[in-house]
Amino acid sequence: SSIVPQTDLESFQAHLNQSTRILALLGAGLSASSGLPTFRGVGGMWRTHDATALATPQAFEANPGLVWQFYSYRRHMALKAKPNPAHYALAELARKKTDFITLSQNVDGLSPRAHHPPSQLKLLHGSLFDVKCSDFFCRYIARNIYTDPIVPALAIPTDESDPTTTSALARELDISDENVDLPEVDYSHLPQCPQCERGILRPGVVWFGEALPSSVMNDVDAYIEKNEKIDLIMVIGTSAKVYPAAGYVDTARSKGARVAIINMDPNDVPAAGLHKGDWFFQGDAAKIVPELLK
Ligand code: BJW
Repeated sequence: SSIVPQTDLESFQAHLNQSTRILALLGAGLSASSGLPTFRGVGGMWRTHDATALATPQAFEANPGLVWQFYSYRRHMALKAKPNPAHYALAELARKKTDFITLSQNVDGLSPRAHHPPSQLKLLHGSLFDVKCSDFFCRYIARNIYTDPIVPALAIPTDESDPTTTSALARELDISDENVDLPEVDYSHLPQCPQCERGILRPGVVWFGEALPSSVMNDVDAYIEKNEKIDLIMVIGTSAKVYPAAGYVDTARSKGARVAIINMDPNDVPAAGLHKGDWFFQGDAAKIVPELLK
């Protein structure tokens, strides 16, 4: 049986069938049921730190070891997680509709791992699996680095005193919990830039106050300019509060797009609110998206 109201499902699918120029804006809620925490609300704390406060150049400047431990933990968790049915359903839609592009704010690598066609996947906020030099004058960047841990000093500490298990995985400590001791990481043990041999590397993600990758922005701009009309934008698992990403909802709307929101929280609608002809599907994206795209 259906988990979304039948009339909404039918009207959405009728519109989707007629649509060719489609956008999806993805947020952390898409990966929630894969076990990865979101930023705002429950799970948005890492130890005593607000996750969005660690995602800043200032935090990295002040304490690169701590920020790297946060990202090292997230890389590790993302590698352990699996894409869920929504990631696969979106990848499948991209193969059927070649004028569909996905604008993902997620850095977890789950859409690529669900084989989302790369040319139709725009990673607005970078990737946990890219690294770049933190030195302003060095342009070094490396992509698809899946080494975990990225350097030995960033390995997730394990509980060596636990006699109940011999598996290293099971002995891993949950360092997102503030009650678990976190060893300090010496600056000299952080990943070093192999190019300039001066700076340390940093995660290849977009922090607050930083520009989104220009190649990604250019692709998205080109798509928007090319299409006089956009048929549909699906806004999936995002609080839609971070710009410029959230602005694509209005951009699409200004080109005639109908808006379909898929979110657990009925209050998380984009700034402009719900318009006539929009859909709001409340619940877990991992369940709803596959049903909508069936
Ligand atoms: C479920 C669910 C389930 C749960 N199923 N749903 C205009 C106005 C005001 C401010 C600005 C503006 N323009 C720019 C700014 C400043 C700033 C900004 O937007 N601030 C706002 C917060 C006010 N923007 C920037 O700084 C951006 N840069 C920029 O503008 O640069 C300008 C510039 C130009 C030229 C030169 C220099 C500068 C950059 C923004 C970068 C954001 N980075 C982060 C971190 C990425 C790395 C990392 O992952 O650590 O991106 S912050 C964080 O927020 C992350 C996310 O991608 C992003 C969005 O969060 P998301 O995905 O929506 O997650 P949540 O937690 O907010 O929401 C989850 C949702 O899922 C909720 O709605 C739940 O209900 C739902 N949910 N479970 C379905 N199972």
